[in-house]
Amino acid sequence: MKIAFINDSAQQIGMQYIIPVLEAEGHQVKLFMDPQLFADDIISVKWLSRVFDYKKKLIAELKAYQPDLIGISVVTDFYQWACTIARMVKEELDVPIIFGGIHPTSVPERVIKNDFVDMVCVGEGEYPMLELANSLQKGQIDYSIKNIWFKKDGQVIQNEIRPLIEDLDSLPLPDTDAYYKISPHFKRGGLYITSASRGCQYACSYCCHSYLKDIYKGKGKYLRQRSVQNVINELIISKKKYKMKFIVFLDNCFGYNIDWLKEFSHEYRNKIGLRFGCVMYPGHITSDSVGYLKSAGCYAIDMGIQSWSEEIRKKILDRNVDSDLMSKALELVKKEKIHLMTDSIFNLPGQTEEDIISSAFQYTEIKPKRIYYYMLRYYPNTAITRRARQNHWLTADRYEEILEGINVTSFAIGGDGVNRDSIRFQILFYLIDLLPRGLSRYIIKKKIYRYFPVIFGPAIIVILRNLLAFDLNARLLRAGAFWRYSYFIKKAVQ
Ligand code: B12
Ligand code: SF4
Repeated sequence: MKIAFINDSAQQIGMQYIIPVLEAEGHQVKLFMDPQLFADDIISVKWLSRVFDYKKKLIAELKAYQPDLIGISVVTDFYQWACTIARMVKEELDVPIIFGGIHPTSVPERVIKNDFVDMVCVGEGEYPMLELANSLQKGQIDYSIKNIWFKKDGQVIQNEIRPLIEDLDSLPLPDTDAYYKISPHFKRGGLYITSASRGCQYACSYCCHSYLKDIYKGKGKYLRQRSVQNVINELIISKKKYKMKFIVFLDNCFGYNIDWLKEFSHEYRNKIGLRFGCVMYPGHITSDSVGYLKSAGCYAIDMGIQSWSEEIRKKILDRNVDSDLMSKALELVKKEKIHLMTDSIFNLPGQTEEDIISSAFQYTEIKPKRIYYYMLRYYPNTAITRRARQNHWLTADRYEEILEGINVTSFAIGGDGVNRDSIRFQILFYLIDLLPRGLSRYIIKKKIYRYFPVIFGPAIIVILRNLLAFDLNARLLRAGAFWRYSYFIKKAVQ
């Protein structure tokens, strides 16, 4: 069976798992990508995106491949993009299309209504996709495949969710080749991404786990970890194959299990030895865990702070972590001279200028290497989105748009309720990690940020910030953009 997956411009860990499962059973799989030039997270220029639109080329590539089944992995930001592509495919090819990923998982009842969507995968996709391909190959669709919603005789068949994959080591190792073959930007500067776990212990209100945990209730252990050996095997093989320089672990909370981390530290240092970065939850940072990370060669830790207001954190964000603990965690990371990056969310319900300024003071004292400042994004079916609707923080129209992925403002720069003040705060936070402490304190105390010019939109600020910064993250981001644009602009004009 010939299967085609259509991808947006981001590397998707889920796809890297689905592809080898299908290939192991003899299916032929090919990944197709839309580079989304001038229509990505930061750069969105309508007329240029039309000039460099790749979709027609993509459809031509698909026609040449002649797939028997097409899958599209969909995040809410790119749901409308996925709909456009699927509509175009249906005009040219008579092939069944299945949508999977977090957006269809969050609102399957809406996604399945589209006439260009034949099936929707809810939740983990490896075995549902395999069973679907096997059944199509036999010439008879099995309409009872768990996790998949089908259409039959004008009715929607909503199959139940199967148990979660308990043993992640039982899966084939993730396939990076599929991505590296189609665009040089995935290899940017020797970056390699992977993940050692699935799920999360927590359920913060703005995060997908606040919803996924509900649909997976009674379906097995939610938070699962690969064995150290399995992760190290993947990295040994990949290190031989690619010119890897830096690894990023994109687990929701890397190293939450201290025994695992201890073993990982030893094995990674001896067998891999490359610099790496990871995402950590403040509650998992102890002198032991930071020590193991440091001795493994950890270069950067990205930590979610979100808000320094305990009340907002606990009541709005459902993050039950104390401010003292967060401060200690940040200090521990800095003490080990690990590159500290923090994530904060603004434009939160109930957030006042006072809260934001108290965050600014905290960051001025802690001075992380980079402070990432995001505006709150409401994603379908997360706890905060449901609450926002109930409490009328969102209008009915805006809520509807959110569920349909319409008028999505860029992740890095936009969000609901962005105004001139929030842009000024954004500039302030970007300055804190650049300026000396004394100057930041002065700007905050004298409220000079209130006079920051807002002549530049937030997109320009983010672009400038990333152009001027020299930390590894900014360099990787620049390399990724450079390779994606230069490679595909050349292809477009050929
Ligand atoms: C790692 C990660 C990234 C990485 C890698 C991207 C990726 N999708 O793998 C990077 C840094 C690139 C990234 C970027 C972004 N991310 Co991100 N990311 C994550 C994170 C933390 C883990 C994803 C992961 O690896 N999961 C493990 C794999 C195995 O699960 P999975 O991806 O869900 O895939 C399984 C199923 O969904 C299904 N499936 C997936 N696709 C398909 C397709 C078909 C056809 C089928 C049948 C099944 C299927 O099968 C897969 C295997 O079981 C999630 C949170 C989370 N835990 O899910 C956020 C998350 C996916 N990201 C999010 C966001 C907002 C983004 C960005 C828009 C942010 C930005 N602009 O920078 C971009 C979008 C990029 C993109 N197009 O995916 C949101 C999406 C919310 C939403 N409703 O859309 C999430 C859910 C976090 C959150 N806020 O809750 N992200
Ligand atoms: S700790 Fe991180 S991954 Fe886990 S629920 Fe909260 S935001 Fe999501």
